[in-house]
Amino acid sequence: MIDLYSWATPNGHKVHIMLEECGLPYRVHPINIGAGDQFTPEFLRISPNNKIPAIVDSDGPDGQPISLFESGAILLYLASKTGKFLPGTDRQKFEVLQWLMFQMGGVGPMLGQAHHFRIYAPEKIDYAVKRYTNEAKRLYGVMDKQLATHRYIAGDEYSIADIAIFPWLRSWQNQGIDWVDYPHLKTWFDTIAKRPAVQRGVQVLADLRQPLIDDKARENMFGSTQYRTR
Ligand SMILES: N[C@@H](CCC(=O)N[C@@H](CS)C(=O)NCC(=O)O)C(=O)O
Repeated sequence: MIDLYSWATPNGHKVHIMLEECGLPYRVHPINIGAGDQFTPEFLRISPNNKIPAIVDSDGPDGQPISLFESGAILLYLASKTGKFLPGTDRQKFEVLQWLMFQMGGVGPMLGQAHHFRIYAPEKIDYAVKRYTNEAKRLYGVMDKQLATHRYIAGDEYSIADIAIFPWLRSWQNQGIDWVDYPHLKTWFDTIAKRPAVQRGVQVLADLRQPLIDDKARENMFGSTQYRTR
């Protein structure tokens, strides 16, 4: 059985979708990151970087339990466990890995900063808003160009790279994006959004999520609580 520690955010959604796509049984443990659940000693033992998502699989590679944090590592683990959504041949596998890394190193961090400076920052810093909105547009452009000639982001097959990217693009409005500029990416987005497992995945914990607007949530996410030594 897989224990999932998560919250209804883009990084959480990647793993929710993958678990649903693979049809793996799992038990959900909500980690309310606005309320500060990510700082409990129990959660930090599983996820030392105080971030969701994390999993504990009682049936790890050697039959022993394994605990994992970082959504990209979890997607790779689940792909390896099930043999799904990561091609077997080296050429295709590395195509997928390069787009997975593009998501983990670019799309996630940059769009996360776009959300931060466009929505959550207590002061509007024009330079930062422009910088991350432009970066969001640039990344959407890269994906649109790739999808002009490929069905999925890494080629002909749906893969963990698509699963990693999709949840971040659901918040396109918060990133200053107009879909008109990215027609190929929009077609891909609509195709992925229709998948039944994706629809189930984005519903996981959705009823518990609240906007990060109160002072306690802001303090937990962006204030001194983040920087306390633990
Ligand atoms: N690189 C990490 C990023 C995870 C991440 O940023 N998680 C956010 C929610 S989307 C979180 O848990 N934030 C809580 C915090 O920073 O205290 C991954 O992909 O798993």
